Formats: sequence, C-alpha cells, structure tokens
Amino acid sequence: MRRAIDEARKGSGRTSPNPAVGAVIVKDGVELGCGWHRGAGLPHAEREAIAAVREAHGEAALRGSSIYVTLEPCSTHGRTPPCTEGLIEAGISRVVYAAEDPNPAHAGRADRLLAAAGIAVQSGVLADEAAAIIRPFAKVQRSGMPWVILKTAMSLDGRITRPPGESMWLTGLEARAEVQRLRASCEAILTSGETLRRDNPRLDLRDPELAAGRAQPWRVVLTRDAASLPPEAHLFTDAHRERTVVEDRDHPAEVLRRLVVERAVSSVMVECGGRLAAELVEAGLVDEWVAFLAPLLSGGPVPALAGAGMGEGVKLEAPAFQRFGPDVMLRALVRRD
Ligand code: AOF
Ligand code: ZN
Repeated sequence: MRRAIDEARKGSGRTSPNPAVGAVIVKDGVELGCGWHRGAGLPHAEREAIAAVREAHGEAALRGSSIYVTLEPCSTHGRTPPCTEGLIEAGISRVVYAAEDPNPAHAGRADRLLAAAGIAVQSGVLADEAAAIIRPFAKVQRSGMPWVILKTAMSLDGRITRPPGESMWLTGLEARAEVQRLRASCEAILTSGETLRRDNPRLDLRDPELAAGRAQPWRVVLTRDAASLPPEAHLFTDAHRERTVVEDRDHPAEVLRRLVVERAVSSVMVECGGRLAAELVEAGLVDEWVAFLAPLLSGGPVPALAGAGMGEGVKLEAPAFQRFGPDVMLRALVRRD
C-alpha cells in the first residue's frame, strides 16, 4: 500500500475534479505492475495497473493476483467504466484498498460488488495517509468548496518583506523549490490586487518536470478595483495570461465556490499579503497553513497576518515540520469542530 500511495502522489494537482489515486498489483510477493490516475477522463489507477501487468507479463499473470489501491474502487459508469468490473474481468482475487470513496455514488458499494464475485476485500489499510492525498476531492464532495492552502514566507518577526533596498526573497532556494511543488499540487493560486501591484509575481510552475502533462494553475486576483491593475504585470502578459482571472475581493467564498464549478478546481493555494490572508482565515475559508520561516529579522512594514483580530484564535492540528536549507517549514491543518 505504501507503494500505491507513492503512485497516487504523482497525480496530486493533475486529476481534478477526480481524486489522485494509485494502485499496485502483486502476486506471490512480487510486484507485477503499478499505475496512477493521470487525469479526469483517463483510465483510473486500477486500469492503469492492470494494463501495465498485461503489457509486462501477459493476461494470465493477472489471475489470482492481489491489487493494492489507495481508494475504494469505483462502481458506476462515469467518464470511464467501473473499476469493480475491470477487477472482476481481470481475474484479480484479492482487493486491498485504503480510503473509502467520499463520492456518495461509490461510498461503501465496492465491498459488496467485489465479494459477490468471490473476491476477498480488505479496506482501511493506511487509510489516513491515503485520505490526506484526496483531501481536496473529499472537501469538494462534502461541501462544494475547494481545499485552501495558505502559504506564507516570513521572517522571524512575522514580516513578509525584506528591509528596503535588499533582494525581495526572504527564503532560500530550497524553500522556494518546495513552494513550486506545493503550487503543482493545486489547480489555482489566489492573490490580491495589492500583491500584484507590489510584487508583480508570476505564480506559475517554472520547473518543466512539474509543469509537464498538466495545465498551468489558474491565477486568481481578488481586487475591488480591476481597472487600476497594471496591464504590463506578468499575470497579464506572460505565456499563460489566459490562465489569469480577476475576481471580486468582497466575495471570496463565492469566488472559491465558482472555481470548483466553472474551472474544475479542487485545491487553491493562497499567496498574498497579510490583509487578505487574515480575512480568509477569519472567514473560515483556509484549510491548511504552510509557513516558511526565514532566519532573519526584517523590520519591514508588512505583517504575515494583518487581521482585525482572530476572535478566540484559530486552532491548528496535525503539525508537521521540515527543514529547507536555512529555512523551516511548518504546516498544519485548521481544526474544524
Ligand atoms: C477509482 N480510481 O483512479 C479514480 C476514481 O468519471 P470517472 O469515470 O473518471 O469517475 C470519476 C469518479 O471515480 C470520481 O468521482 C471518484 O469517485 C472515482 N475516482 N476511482 O477507483 C481512480 N480516479
Ligand atoms: Zn475507477
């Protein structure tokens, strides 16, 4: 299952509105083939893995094999035929899956269908890890809203700019490479008109490996004054300018909901200044906070969060730490209870 989870991660940011799913087929303790879901409308992970085994070892190798898949196999005709049928036809004799499918059309159905065909079914293996990969999909299924990651790069005095006259970067190359990977796991990046004017950011995927086989993320600018945005900004002039949209700053929840419906967005990364960041947190729209802490004192004017006040505070859970060169990344989920 751990191998299947590695396969699933390859799809993060590429499969929306579908979930990222991975599968590995094993017989007599030997891995015969694996696969991952590459995008909506394309074969599911199970069918990718079946095809890989067929090609490498022939049809007969599938009979009596076990499949490890990170998500409960689907059982309805969507853009593609049901995986439960594909598994039965292939002669697979054991199905082990991790997470239940949050899609109500599938949830809880696979076990019965597979068992009725004489297949042994086991579920819940590494379920938490597998569920973490499909958080965006699960949130959309549950609420119609995308998974929102707030990314902040800040100095130890909680500022997001350097002292005047110095280079604009707070964090080092390693942390910035991680930001690129984070962007690649999302379908949209949200920013403010203010940040666009101040930083003229690109908000794109620059690593060809991360950009290959997927569209550039949507770049969504929230502003009250669209007419005053500089037309020469990167977002309006670069090669992906058709992936830039300008939206109303006063209704961020509505903007997020429409991104799901109109642009098949399941996860959004927020890269903006302290004011919009605080507003989104206070409005309960942020699901995860990823903070990069740079070992310097900026003394700059722009705080990472510039709210009117967080009321009773916002509780975070499941914290994780990682070092990137001289910087530290702290990420945690916003607790909902
Ligand atoms: C799986 N394996 O790799 C994926 C699954 O329109 P379709 O046919 O692509 O079906 C999409 C639904 O199938 C999606 O909402 C989710 O419930 C499931 N996705 N299922 O067994 C996969 N991507
Ligand atoms: Zn399927």
